[in-house]
Amino acid sequence: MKKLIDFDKEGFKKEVITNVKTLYRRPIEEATPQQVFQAVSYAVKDDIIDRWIATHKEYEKKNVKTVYYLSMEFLMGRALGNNLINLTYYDAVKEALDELGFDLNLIEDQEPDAALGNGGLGRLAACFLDSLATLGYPAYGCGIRYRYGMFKQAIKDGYQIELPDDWLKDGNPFEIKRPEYAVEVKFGGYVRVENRDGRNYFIQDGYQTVRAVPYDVPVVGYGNNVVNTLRIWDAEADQEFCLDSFDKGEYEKAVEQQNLAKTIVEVLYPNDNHYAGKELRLRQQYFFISASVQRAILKFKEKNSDIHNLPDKVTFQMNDTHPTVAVAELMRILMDEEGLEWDDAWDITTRTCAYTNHTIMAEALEKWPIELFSRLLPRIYQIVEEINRRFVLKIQSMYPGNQDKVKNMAILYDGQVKMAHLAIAGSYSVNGVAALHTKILEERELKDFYEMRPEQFNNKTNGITQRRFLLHGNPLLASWITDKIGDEWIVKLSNLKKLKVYATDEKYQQEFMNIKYQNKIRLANYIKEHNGVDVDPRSIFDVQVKRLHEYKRQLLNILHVMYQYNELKTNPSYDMYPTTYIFGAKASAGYKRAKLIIKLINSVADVINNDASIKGKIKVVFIENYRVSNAELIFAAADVSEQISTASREASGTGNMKFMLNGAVTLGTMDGANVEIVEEVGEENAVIFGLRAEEVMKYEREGGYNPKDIYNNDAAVRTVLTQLINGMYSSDDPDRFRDLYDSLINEDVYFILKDFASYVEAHRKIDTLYRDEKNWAKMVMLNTACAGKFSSDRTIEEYAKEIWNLKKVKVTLD
Ligand code: OAK
Repeated sequence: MKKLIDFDKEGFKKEVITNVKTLYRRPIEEATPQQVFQAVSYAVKDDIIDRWIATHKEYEKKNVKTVYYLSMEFLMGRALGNNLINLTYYDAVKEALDELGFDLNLIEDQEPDAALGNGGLGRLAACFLDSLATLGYPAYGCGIRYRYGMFKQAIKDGYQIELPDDWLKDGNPFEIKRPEYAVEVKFGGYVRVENRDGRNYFIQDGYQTVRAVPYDVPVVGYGNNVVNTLRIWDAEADQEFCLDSFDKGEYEKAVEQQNLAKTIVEVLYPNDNHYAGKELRLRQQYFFISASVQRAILKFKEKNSDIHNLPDKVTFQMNDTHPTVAVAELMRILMDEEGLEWDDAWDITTRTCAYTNHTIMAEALEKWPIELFSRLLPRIYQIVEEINRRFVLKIQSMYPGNQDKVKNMAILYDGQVKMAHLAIAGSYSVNGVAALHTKILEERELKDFYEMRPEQFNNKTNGITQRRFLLHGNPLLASWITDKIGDEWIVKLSNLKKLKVYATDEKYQQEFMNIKYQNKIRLANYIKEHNGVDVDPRSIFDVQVKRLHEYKRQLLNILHVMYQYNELKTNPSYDMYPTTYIFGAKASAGYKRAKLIIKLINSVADVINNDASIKGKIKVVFIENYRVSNAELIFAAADVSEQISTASREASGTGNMKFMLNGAVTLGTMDGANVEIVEEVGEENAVIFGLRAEEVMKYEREGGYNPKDIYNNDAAVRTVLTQLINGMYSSDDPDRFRDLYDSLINEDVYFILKDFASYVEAHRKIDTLYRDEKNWAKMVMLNTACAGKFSSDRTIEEYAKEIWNLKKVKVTLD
């Protein structure tokens, strides 16, 4: 890796030693690995700080336009390794620590993942921050400093157990508390009108207040001295007010406010693609949005005198509908605090806000009961009412007499506030996250909105950062690539196409496959250590890691494993290449069926892994506590990438891209970004199966299909389904999996049985392809070579040019 930033090794070592001494009153020889991690991190932070200051000086000097990426989730993972990578002296620090007698890998393992997110949406936000800094675009990530992040998953008797993620217990060496930027956020109370100089002012009274205190986390760009900021908000009780209330004897109110502050940021809701409608969640949303928008306006006003220029200097990008109260909060500030009239404020707001949709799953749509919304946010609700009134008038003038349009598009309807409608009405841009997804939004999900304002809609296919998911996660492959084509791919992933010429050369094929083999050994060791299961690195590593959700169809995967096992046991001529099926998935704590699927996977693993008669042909492994840090090991080691969602349901997927980049073959449906992966790599270098999105949607329009037909006509399917209820995998409780059986037989909403035969066929194809070593090597190498499009750098360039209108900034150090 090229060293773009100077590194003073001896100075660094001294600093680490000093840090251990001053932080822990210990000589370095006696320091624990956690203490060394802290000491190293503080030394690295020292280097980051100068660049952080220089970056913001430059931004201020140029009075640049800034994007505020508003997101309830930032799934950052670990910071130390990534910061070292982007400072371009990872290897040098590794050496320095070696000399001090420590292994950087082990030191990195001391750091808890910053798991302030659930899955795809949160990890995308983290990749975007990395790309924004690397490309030199002025940006803030704005979110919540959850006291507890995504729960830790343990598996007990095959069941998922959730444990609290106390990620801050040893302190977070990279964050900086910024009490000087604290702001007040108001909840509840009522609104009164005061007329001053002939103008009505709306004043919220009798409210509860929370102090929002920001913590800043540096986001280091790759080798360019740029350091952007992830600003996460903590909540504190307003001390002054509380003391005052105690004095006045308003003891209860003071205690209430203390509790409110504490609970607001307590925990991340662990729902992926699912809306739970909890009051506390709406509080969280308004809390971080009000704080972020207030701060952004204050910052804008430091350099700009006319608030009308806000859209030239600021974009609020809303990561799904969760931050949508930003539309109304900005209106509130512009009218109630800046004194603008409605039309002026609306014009500014709708040129400042933009919205990204991340799902079409109906159960993910946020619809707040008006009763709750108006009670918690009385002034905001008034504003939403007025936005809705005007929006409905607009609909009626465009479609006179068409009540259906009003019903489908209104923001307030049926006693609910529809956040997606508010987001669209208040934004100048609405984007989907893969070509197919955007098409479905335009043609079906948001059809009415698209017809009303087609120019508002656009696609931005997701991406991932190669710095974390190749350079850091797969050092062997990274250095092999650099050896072949130089290291510019680190900031220009399209360069990978230069690898194509190596894909047909036997010598390079061997090198590439040897690296894959090393990575498989690394994962096998991890599995041995964490699961106690021996897996053979020469077997096919067939991997499905992602959140557990019915639409992602982990159930289809495990049913196929059961089928294969049956074949092995009953069909003497059945021949299969030894395969290790690797799963990793967290289920939302309240999602019963998802948790039952985890139990099923573990039960199948128990039976199959302990059946000596199949001679280890199949192994099933469920990796506990799947998260960003172990994901890096997993992607690097995969041969086959399972991307098997029901077509039309997965908006994009980003795991699919990480596997591809690391040289795995996609076994998938034509869904989300899989479609574009196949477009890039060629159909012959992926294995595609199942219904197409069009077909799924046609069935759905026509009321579904009849899974019993398949049950009746396909003996293999019948056998597998029967094994769900005959105790084969649940001898202590044969009815344990009946819910899964019933769901498949009666409705099969996700077309699992419908796609089953085609999936079996796809696996046969993988088996055949894998045996042809040369062709397989060529396929996986082409997957890596064609992954260039899926860098989040490409995605961010598109956002910056087509939505945000940002300019790049160069930062130099004095
Ligand atoms: C989570 C909560 C609510 C709504 C959507 C999500 C979410 O994570 N969606 C996922 O976003 C990813 C990033 O765009 C996509 O790649 C996934 O397909 C999508 O499920």
